[in-house]
Amino acid sequence: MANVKSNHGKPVVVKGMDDPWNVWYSELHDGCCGLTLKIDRVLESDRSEFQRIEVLENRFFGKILALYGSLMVADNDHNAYNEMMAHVPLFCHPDPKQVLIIGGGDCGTLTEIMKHPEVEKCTMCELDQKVVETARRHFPHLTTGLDDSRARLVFEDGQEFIHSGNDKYDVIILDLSDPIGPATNLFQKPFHQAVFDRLNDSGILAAQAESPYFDQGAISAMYGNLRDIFPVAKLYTCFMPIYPSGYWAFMYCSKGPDPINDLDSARWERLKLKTRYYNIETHRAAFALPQFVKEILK
Ligand code: SPD
Repeated sequence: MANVKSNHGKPVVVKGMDDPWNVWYSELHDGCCGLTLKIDRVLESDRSEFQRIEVLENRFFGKILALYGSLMVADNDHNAYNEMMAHVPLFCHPDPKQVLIIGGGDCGTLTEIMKHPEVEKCTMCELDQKVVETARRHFPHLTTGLDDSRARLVFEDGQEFIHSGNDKYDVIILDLSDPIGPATNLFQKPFHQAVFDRLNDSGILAAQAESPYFDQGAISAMYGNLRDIFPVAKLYTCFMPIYPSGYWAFMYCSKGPDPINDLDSARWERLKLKTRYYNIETHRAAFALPQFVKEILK
């Protein structure tokens, strides 16, 4: 039986294993190392207009969604990323009513945002409808937010959406795939400036910012751009085992609210949200950066 590997959309078939179901999936990082998983079942292997979409099953992680050969979410590894994307900006905003997600096709971030009763409307603008449909079929616990009457779904290019509309938001979340292919422009300064313009006065942006080990150039460039645009620009991190290096970065940017001084811990105590990673201590700790990460920001 073949041993199937993949590297950012380029599958490599390695022959010759005795076990009749000895199928392994490797996501290579920087072409020299990676994460390898034994695949118990391939539940979907499809292609949309934009990318390859796979749903794989591994004994430890459960079902895993991979796009263009890159692991996105797993049954047992999604909380840290989704909760830190959603709750960090929402608990720092004084009154988060209007929220916009660009990307976020697996709907995990949307589902976290819908836990906040203050939110009146959350619009999610995702390019690839097929990703949302796949997530609906395989990850019901991630997609419950879709059933909330406050959720609105738009299938459109995020850049066009941001540049074409006028509505303003309290919080904008860039829950993007990696800065390759269709998502590249969404990591650039003109897009970040347009996002700034779509935020209300106390508006907050949270954006996924790649791995502090493997993507230092990307983080440094993104931080530099955002610091030029926003009065407050900070990096925060979380532990995310299925992502390259298992350590992941986010940008927190705002027109005013500070991620530590304006954190509304009383609201967190009152709401008693059910989370697996986020709490007031992980929120604060996420902004304490190791020395090598501080160096990236110099
Ligand atoms: N290499 C994986 C990076 C994925 C970052 N975004 C994931 C989006 C999931 N909603």
